[in-house]
Amino acid sequence: MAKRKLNVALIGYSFMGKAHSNAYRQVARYFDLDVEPVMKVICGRTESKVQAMRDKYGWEEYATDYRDVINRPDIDLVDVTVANNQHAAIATAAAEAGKHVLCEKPLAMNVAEAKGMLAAAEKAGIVHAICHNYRKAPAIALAKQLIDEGRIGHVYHFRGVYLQDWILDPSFPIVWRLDKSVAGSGSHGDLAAHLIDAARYLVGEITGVCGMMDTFIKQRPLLADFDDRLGGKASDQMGEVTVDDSSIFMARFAQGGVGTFEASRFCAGRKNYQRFEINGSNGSLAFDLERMNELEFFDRTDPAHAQGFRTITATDGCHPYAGNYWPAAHIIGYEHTFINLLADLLKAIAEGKAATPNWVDGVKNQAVLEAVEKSSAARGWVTPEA
Ligand code: SOE
Repeated sequence: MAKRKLNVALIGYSFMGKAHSNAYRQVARYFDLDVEPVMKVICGRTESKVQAMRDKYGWEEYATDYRDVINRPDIDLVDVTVANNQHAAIATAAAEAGKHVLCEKPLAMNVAEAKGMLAAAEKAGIVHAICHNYRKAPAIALAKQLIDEGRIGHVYHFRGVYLQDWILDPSFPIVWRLDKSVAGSGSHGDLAAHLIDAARYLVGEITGVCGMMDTFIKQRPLLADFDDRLGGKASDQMGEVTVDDSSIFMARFAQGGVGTFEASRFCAGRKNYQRFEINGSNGSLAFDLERMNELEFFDRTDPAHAQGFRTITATDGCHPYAGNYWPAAHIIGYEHTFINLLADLLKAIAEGKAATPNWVDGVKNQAVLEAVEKSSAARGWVTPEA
């Protein structure tokens, strides 16, 4: 039987545009889905670039104005991968036009904006999703399964770090991720947002935070030309860095238990080091994104003489998502997290169900981000207001 086609419009063509394009191209090759995504139109403001990306990524058409795209009757799903300050306007307009919407993280610039997006999506009755792709790494989804099965018991600690080093060089220019008016925050919204999502997914809601944010290099060259690998060419003029370089906070969870979070792009040698450990009454789990196929598991109920951390290679058919790919231990990579997320989203759309994670998660995540910023300014504990 012919599958129902789902026409997709992608807004944005840089780093995330590339990751999402690859996922649309690949998803039906690995997952058996009831709907088939059609890469209809890619949209970006610079015609020469978006045209080149249409050809490179394999979209049917290109456009330079998102308004033309989201109002097209043939478009079913709008995917927003542009910079953070444009999420709310584009995603809200797409929802109001009755399109299902996938939006990159963080959902918005602040809680008020995020709530407005969610209200529009709920009013329109569309399927909304946020791209917290790491939830879809088999090892992290397996951690969730083990926690739900009670294998580590009651959780006492979540300890997460997300460390990178790509802005250590003071001559690195002010790309949009270093501009508060475009990004909303620095390492905080860029990296801590992922840790917050992991903590909410695996442990539960965060009820209080106490944070400390700092900017180490306050002036940098302005940007002359952006590339699609986070960086760009520096100009000879200097400008102010308006975002945090480091964000650290403590947290309390609704279910009891405490968390510590650290995000920075100033950690020499750490390239994409998202690592977290969860300690419970019966055991511990640990994940390291740079070894993303593996999950460390310590089980206190093992006989004492056989206890020790074991490494589960989460690539077997019995592990989440893994059965859609290769035989056991034939590992997958970063791009597969986007494919897995898309498979789940397409399934939700086909079944008319809510996607996970969605904009409710986006609002709650944003509330934690905002509470940490307030806490850092006030130097005290703050309750996230979602
Ligand atoms: C850059 O810091 C970046 O690409 C983030 O923007 C992503 O959200 C993260 O997944 C990897 O690092």
